[in-house]
Amino acid sequence: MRLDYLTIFPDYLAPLQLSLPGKAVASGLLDVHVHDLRQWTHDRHRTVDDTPYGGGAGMVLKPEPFGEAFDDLFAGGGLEGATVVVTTPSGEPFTQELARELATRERLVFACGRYEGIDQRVLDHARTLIEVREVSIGDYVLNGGEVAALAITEAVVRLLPGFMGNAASLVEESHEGGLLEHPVYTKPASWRGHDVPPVLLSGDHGAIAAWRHEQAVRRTAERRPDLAHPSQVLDGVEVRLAQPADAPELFVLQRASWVSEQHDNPGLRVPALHETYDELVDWLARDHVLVARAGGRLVGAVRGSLADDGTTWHVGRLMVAPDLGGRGLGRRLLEAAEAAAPAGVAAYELFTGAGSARNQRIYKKAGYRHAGELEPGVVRMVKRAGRR
Ligand code: JFH
Repeated sequence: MRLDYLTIFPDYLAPLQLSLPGKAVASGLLDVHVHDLRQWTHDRHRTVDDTPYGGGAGMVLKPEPFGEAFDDLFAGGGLEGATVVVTTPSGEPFTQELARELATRERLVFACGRYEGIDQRVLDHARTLIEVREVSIGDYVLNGGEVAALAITEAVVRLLPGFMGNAASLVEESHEGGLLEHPVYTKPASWRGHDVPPVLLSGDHGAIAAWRHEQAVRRTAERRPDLAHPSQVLDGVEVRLAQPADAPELFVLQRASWVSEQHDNPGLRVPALHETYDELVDWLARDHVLVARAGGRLVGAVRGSLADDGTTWHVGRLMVAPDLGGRGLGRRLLEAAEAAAPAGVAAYELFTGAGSARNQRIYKKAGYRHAGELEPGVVRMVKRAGRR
């Protein structure tokens, strides 16, 4: 890959000759050219800037030096596989995805601005000849485009085939999608009173993977709420009595939660999926309904009601947000629903689809036993009360 840099501060790009890209240069993988923009000026003062049309503070890089620079750089042709990268605070966000895209190009030409930026016509003109990307490395303001160009260069170059035998980039693809990295530790196991989390010394690979995943989710929810909702971290779950104002969210959660039940029981009429909003509001007022919230979001619910015999506590509508399944939330809600049974209750009962193997396993673990079918395809499960 050939890399060109147009800058009025070529010294700023000196790291390119030494650091990681430096090694790639030495190996012939990269062909790096840093150009002083002033070589394309013709006046005594080698002027590169002028005052902005329309007024305002600061100076703007004038178009002519860039224009002549492009003329020279592209004189030999080869515009096809080339991209001009203009670093600017108003560019599209630089991401790993864009890094991967740029890594496929044969040539990148970085136009580094200073002052208030580059005359827009430089980019408009370049676009008539070649691909131009205006790119921002983040929502903060640097003094010029050089540091941004270095950051982009480093992210792109490490993806090139043959760079430091880059197995690292392949490993990266298999990482937890959309989550930040878990923390990492090395020896010694105890350092200045801080211990490596014991699970990492356990040799239990399943437990280690689970711990790392949990840490990644926790970090992401805390630091990047745009990537993971705070509800993904379940240690702040509140279970409390439902309020009338919970009804709209509960209705949506119910529709989302029973889709898998329908899938596991094809042909069965799943009542929770056919219930109207008004019916839900009715039982919300009448029955003992508990809702679970995490990070402000409704993530689960359960409904308890006394059966006609007066001694059986019916547990129904046990639901957990589909993205939070398998994390013990259903078990917690089930226990809370049982605990809410009035005195004198002799047994708990619940109904579930005959095809819902996972649910039945959970209920069995919680002490429920099969007690026949309510109707074809719907099993009844019961548990003796008063063992708590
Ligand atoms: C650059 C600079 C523009 C104008 C409100 C916010 C910005 C200072 C060239 C990239 C990222 C840069 C970056 C890239 C190139 C240049 C300084 C430009 C303004 C108005 C002020 C000149 C900055 N991601 N951050 N910074 N500057 N203001």
